[in-house]
Amino acid sequence: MTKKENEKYLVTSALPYANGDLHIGQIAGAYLPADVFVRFLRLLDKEVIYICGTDEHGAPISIKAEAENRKPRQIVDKYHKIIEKGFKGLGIDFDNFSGTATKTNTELSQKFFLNLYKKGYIRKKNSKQFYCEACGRFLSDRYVEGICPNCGAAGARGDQCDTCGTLVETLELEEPVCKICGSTPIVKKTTHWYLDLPKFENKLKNWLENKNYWKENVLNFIMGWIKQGLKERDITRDLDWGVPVPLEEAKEKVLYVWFDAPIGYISSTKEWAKKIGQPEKWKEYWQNPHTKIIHFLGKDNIPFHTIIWPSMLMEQDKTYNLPYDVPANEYLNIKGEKISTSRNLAIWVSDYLEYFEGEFLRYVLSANAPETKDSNFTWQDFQNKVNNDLANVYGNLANRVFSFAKSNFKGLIKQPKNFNRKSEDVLKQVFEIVGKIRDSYQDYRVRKATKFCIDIARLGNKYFDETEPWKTIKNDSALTEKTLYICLEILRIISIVFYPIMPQKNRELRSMMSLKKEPKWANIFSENLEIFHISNVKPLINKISDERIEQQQELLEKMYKGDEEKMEHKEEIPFEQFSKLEIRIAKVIEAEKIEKSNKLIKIKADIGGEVRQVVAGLAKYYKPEELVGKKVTLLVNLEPIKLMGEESQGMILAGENEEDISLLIPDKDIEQGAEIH
Ligand code: B3M
Ligand code: ZN
Repeated sequence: MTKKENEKYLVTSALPYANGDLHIGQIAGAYLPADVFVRFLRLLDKEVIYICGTDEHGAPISIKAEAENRKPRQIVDKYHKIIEKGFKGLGIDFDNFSGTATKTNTELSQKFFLNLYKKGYIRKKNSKQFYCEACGRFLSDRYVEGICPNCGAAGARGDQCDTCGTLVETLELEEPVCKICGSTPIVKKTTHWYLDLPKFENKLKNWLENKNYWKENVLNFIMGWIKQGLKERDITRDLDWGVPVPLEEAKEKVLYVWFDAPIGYISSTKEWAKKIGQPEKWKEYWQNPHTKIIHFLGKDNIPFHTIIWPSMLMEQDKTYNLPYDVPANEYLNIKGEKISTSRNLAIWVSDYLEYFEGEFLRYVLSANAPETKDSNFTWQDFQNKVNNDLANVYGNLANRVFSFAKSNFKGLIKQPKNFNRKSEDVLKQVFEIVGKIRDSYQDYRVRKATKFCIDIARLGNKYFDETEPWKTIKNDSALTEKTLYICLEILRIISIVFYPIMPQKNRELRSMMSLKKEPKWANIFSENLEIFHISNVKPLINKISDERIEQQQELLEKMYKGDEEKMEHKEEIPFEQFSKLEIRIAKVIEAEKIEKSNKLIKIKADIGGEVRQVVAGLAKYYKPEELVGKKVTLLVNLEPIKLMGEESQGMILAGENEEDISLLIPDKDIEQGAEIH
């Protein structure tokens, strides 16, 4: 096969809204599969860039800003950082991570709008919309919820139903309620601009015609959609946060967030090109037809990427590449239930990273990827997979081979002159699996690829058991060295094929084998090492104890029941109620870490004759012994709550930013018990 001229890949993951932390469902659906695919392409030496950023406009951000009583910009900045940190912790490695509220994206979105407008694909319509009289505003998208007219599920939003994935006509929502105040909205006239999707119907059908290589779940979805007949779609909103509509008569309105969001992929690519000092290079990805654009996302984003986005791209002043593939995934459930951020049934990435290594989650979500149907996450399964597959099979193979090589051959294993039948057999089996792994990655079947990688390690263990090097070493050192060489070959191959899923661990594995080169697929067959040098051996995988898993199960239960909010005393107190707070100077007399928690310290504090027990989330910022003797400020008239089984009778006041927490401490020495006004 000849390599196609300049074949390039642009891989994207759906832009997460900058309105909260990421949860593991998003990782499983849109980010990990893309990161694995990109790493796989790099193993094959393909030219690829991986582009993402936060989605920073629209109702999701405005609603959060209202809830946190901040400006949308502050919300965006705050969560952009949190999200980016989460990706880092999981080894999800973008070439550029931008955001949609940049100047570049605003301008490009306005340009996209005007091009479509001039060509007659956008038109103004008087329409009706839900209006909340109590709040005095139009309720677009996410500001209204109700029962989905398509599937009957509750909790469908004004633009989309997460349960069945259809784009909802807002006015068709049954039993609508205003999300801000809960009242029933009325229907009122307004004016909006609509993207004339019916005009694209034939072009879309033509374009989709040769997409038979797309995933079945995606194709089914689109076909269902097109069968229903495309409808015009409003692409402007009455909000004050977003890209201004570039028309004199629509000055007060902004673009619908789903209009400027996918354009963010282009803007982020432009930003990348600038950063690497080749500002025109983005065009090679968006305009050169040799580039394949692949959008990874969760199934709720399918219609936007396969209908609306291609339509927007088709009628610009320049030719843009349309998506080459849209490998969408189904949902990851938790304990058999749909992840729900509003009900707090979610596992948040930053929380996860406080307790476990990012790579473990990569493995478990890969082994359990929701590729063709919804899959399920439980902590029990997480522990099983880490302990059984990773520790007992993969880690174990490395450990036993390395320690045997160290203790019997000083860590130096030479290539044998010839292989015997048994070793040829095992290598043949390994190469067969390698082929299957490659096909699996190519078809976005990470789940299968993961299983095959462990299968190779299993073969390695079986070979080690059957060849019994601990026996042969007694009288046949050459034969034993042969055995070990084969085992090391197997580990070397694993370190390449397993690399996309667990880059960090496989790098460690390679470094213990002194493999200096970047892992490349072609090297699987050609490296032909004369000698393996084993050094700096450390256990690759540490098992996860039952206690640590029980702790997570407990935390999840608590969060789900809403205890988490109580735990952090997050309710906001209006200013006029401040005088009702009883805050006193308290002297810390005892402090100890709560063993089961990374965050919590149990404190006994004297508030002037009375001793209060308080559980505070300070463990990451203060050592218990540092606290003893300090005079702190304590909010004392809170209803006691239980945290990790310990009663907390108050709240210590502290200032906090993203990195640190500082206790509020009196400036002069003042008696404990003194009240603060
Ligand atoms: N922010 C929806 C989501 O986070 C949306 C994706 C945009 S991709 C251009 O599910
Ligand atoms: Zn309202």
